Amino acid sequence: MTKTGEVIIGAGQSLIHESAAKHVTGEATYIDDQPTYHGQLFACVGGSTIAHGEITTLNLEAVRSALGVVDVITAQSVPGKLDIGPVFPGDPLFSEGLVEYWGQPIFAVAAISHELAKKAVQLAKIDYKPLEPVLDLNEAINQEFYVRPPHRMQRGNAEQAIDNSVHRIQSTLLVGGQEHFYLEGQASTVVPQEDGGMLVYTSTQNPTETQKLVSDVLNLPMSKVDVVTRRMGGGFGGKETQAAPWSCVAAIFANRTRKVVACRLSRRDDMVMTGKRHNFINQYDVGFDDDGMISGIHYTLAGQCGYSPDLSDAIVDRAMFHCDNAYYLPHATVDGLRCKTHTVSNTAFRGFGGPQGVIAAEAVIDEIAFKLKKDPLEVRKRNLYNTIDRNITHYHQKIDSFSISAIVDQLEKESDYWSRRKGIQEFNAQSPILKKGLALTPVKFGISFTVSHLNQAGALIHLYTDGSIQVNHGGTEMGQGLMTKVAQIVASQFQVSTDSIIVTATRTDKVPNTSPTAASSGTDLNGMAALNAARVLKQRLIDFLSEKYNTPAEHIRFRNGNVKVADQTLSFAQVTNEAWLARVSLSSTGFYKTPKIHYDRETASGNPFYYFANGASVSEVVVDTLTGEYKLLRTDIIHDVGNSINPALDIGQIEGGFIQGLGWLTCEELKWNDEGRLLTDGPATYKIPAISDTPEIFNVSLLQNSPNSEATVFRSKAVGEPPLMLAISAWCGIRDAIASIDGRTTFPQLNAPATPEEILKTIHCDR
Ligand code: MTE
Ligand code: QUE
Ligand code: MOS
Repeated sequence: MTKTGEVIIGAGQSLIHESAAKHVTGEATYIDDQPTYHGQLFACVGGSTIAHGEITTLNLEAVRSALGVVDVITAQSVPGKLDIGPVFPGDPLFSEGLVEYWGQPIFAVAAISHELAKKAVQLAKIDYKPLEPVLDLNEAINQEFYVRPPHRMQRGNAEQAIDNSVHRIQSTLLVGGQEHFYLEGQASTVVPQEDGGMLVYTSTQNPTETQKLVSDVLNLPMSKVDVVTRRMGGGFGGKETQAAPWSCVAAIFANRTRKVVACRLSRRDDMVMTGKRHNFINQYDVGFDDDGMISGIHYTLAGQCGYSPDLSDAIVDRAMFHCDNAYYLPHATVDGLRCKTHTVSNTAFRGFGGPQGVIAAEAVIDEIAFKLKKDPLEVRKRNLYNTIDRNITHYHQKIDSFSISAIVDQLEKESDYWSRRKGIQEFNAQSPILKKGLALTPVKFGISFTVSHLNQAGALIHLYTDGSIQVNHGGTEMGQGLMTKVAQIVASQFQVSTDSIIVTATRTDKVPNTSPTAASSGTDLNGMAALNAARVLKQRLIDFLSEKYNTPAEHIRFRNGNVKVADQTLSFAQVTNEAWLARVSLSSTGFYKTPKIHYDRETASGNPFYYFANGASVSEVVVDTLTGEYKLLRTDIIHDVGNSINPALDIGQIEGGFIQGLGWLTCEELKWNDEGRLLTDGPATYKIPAISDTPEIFNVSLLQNSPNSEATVFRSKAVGEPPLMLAISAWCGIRDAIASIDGRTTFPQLNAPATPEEILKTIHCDR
């Protein structure tokens, strides 16, 4: 409310997610919920049954003659480009003879039903000449087997600083990968159009790239391919590049048969044939003083990329950008390795390599504190960045604004850190089997695509003569609430209710050449593009009203769904109708590009990030040292979202991100057999967190009065990915509990994920 009692509509309100009711009633349509067309076909993809080798015979006779089969395709059936690598080549849609991972697509079948297509795929007879596979990350590191060349970031002289330090630690941390486990799997339906065109409905975070790749494989201009995405049932990075192949498969069949073709992966195929979060081996060599202050550090961060580059160059870069987390590294050398293995190509996953870097930083701090017999919180606070003299990152970006110190101080107080620490020590002293642990960890996450050209967005707004508003933009909805936030942003411009605004499905024919909805920047980019379009239209309305009613522009006010022009009040519908009668254009595009960012990868220096999103969490755990089981007793989080556009959605993102991070670091474990076949290929063998894994006490709050120091939309901050890393406090808490077993004499070499098995291994090694 303003001083005059008028309601201000828009940003800052906890509006319900635009589809919330439809999500829970089942009315929200996902790709596979669309009505089927007459004569529609269903595709299923057949994959390799070895990890590495040459195909010697490919006999698809029985597949072709199977019941219900209409068409079968292989690499030879692709009319245009076979390679659909998103950034670098290396991803053939189908194997041309060389097979590089277990499950790699070799052929596809289109049949009259999904079940018959699946059955037919089983009938393929394929012989291989096997080649030696590299399946293990360590082996790839030792053989220097890479998908892309190594890259280094450097500031100062780390080797010298480490040599001159009082203390030194050299250690290795293994960090596991993660399956996306979106509830809706990969799915595309392609509808052939006139003149050879294709209309692609697909669950993708990246409609423009799907458009580009479908046009490439079919040899069509991009202008003849339209891609439509209303929503995803979760994406989490797994639908950034790896949604496209299934659209390409369906499009090739649609092109050959001129029928509508759907390609929806079964859960098992989805888990086997699509990439995951990169697992990492992080080595560090760190020098520090008696207070635990880091003087120099050398990291080698090795990510397992799988058989092809996909987005791995940028992902390992992001790990390298985040191995400082919130800590100043006076002298640092960071080497990043993009290791090749004969496994599925790993891809974007919430945090995009950042989490694998952040956890390395927290492992370093824990180990320093252990060695000096200090509380890790003390060492953490000592090493934090400040904005005065400890304010330059190892990629030479200056940190101008840093809310972490305030967040950590507030959290330390509000969570009663020190009295709970004392209580835990007392508990552990009298509890031989159950041991408690506590940890407070910060998160600093750089916001922007580190590849500069992706930091742009477009929007398109139509005002109709009844006052209703249609908005379209380049971002996609995957559950995060982007459409709701954009509607709020547009509503705030015109001061109309969000009920009169509809944000329509993302379409490449409405807003072209879009970036993937990724890097948490969906609202920053598309919200600003929509705001810019709305500003243009609002100015047109003001100019028109000013002239028509002979009123200075300053006397025109948009309020409560009305427009006050001097002492008259017109409804918004009246205004748009009058403007139309006067032949004022009521449609506008809007565009936005992030200012200030520039990064030179050659010299590994610049400002890759527009700003940082910050937060911190404290977790208390209890570990059963006989079974390795654990429980999260309490987690407190304070997270900085700047001026929140929608606090309810932001808190939802923080809670969801934390739990997804908790899954990554505790219960989710990927296992392959010695032949490179994924064993954890379904929910029976791959355990994602359940509601019962939520901490018993879970206090989540937003940092108050902290507008973004940069001019983002409403001074908000991105929220999608950063909270995932808040779960690192739970992992550190488990380590803390294990350390207390022998009164902190053996450092727990705990890796991630800290499954009960891993915890027991850690407890029993060297004791
Ligand atoms: N939240 C939900 N519910 N579902 C998702 O798939 N993806 C995450 C995050 N939050 C995701 C989510 C990832 S990986 C990113 S990059 C951001 O949302 C993308 O959306 P935004 O940029 O609009 O925040
Ligand atoms: C964070 C991200 C992405 C990123 C960089 C980030 C991302 C992404 C790309 C990318 C890089 C090069 C390309 C391209 C995409 O970079 O999601 O098409 O040519 O796709 O810091 O999330
Ligand atoms: Mo998110 S991993 O940037 O899609």
